[in-house]
Amino acid sequence: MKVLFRTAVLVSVLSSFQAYAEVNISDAWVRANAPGQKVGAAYMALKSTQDSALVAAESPSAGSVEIHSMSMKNGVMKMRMLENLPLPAGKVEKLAPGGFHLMLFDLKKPLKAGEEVKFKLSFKDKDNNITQQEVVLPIKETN
Ligand SMILES: [Cu+2]
Repeated sequence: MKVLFRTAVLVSVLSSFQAYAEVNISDAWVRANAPGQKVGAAYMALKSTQDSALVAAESPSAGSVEIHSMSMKNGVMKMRMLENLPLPAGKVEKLAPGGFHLMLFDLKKPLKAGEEVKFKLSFKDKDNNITQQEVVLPIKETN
């Protein structure tokens, strides 16, 4: 009886998740940084099955992670923190050097090429359902 009950619970959890937006993460990497640098950046391509948004990111390798945009203004590079990054259904949103990125602050250790960084990303769909994905990103000099 106990086993049957557990199976039933698992099935209901899985089926309730199927209604949520599914976000595909690809081309994900973290830029290697210079020794002593306390910040870093991560890049990736995100594609959601439904209208959704990246609302938060965290990593055990960093004190905090923010969603940033980057733009050039009068020859000066400007970064801005975003509350969220909208992911329209079916559209690939690219986080890439010179544009959107995840900014890592208060790094616990240097970002060395060949090593990896774990992230937990939180997505919110239009019904306010939050889903989380854990990803492991390779550290590279460039993509
Ligand atoms: Cu930034």
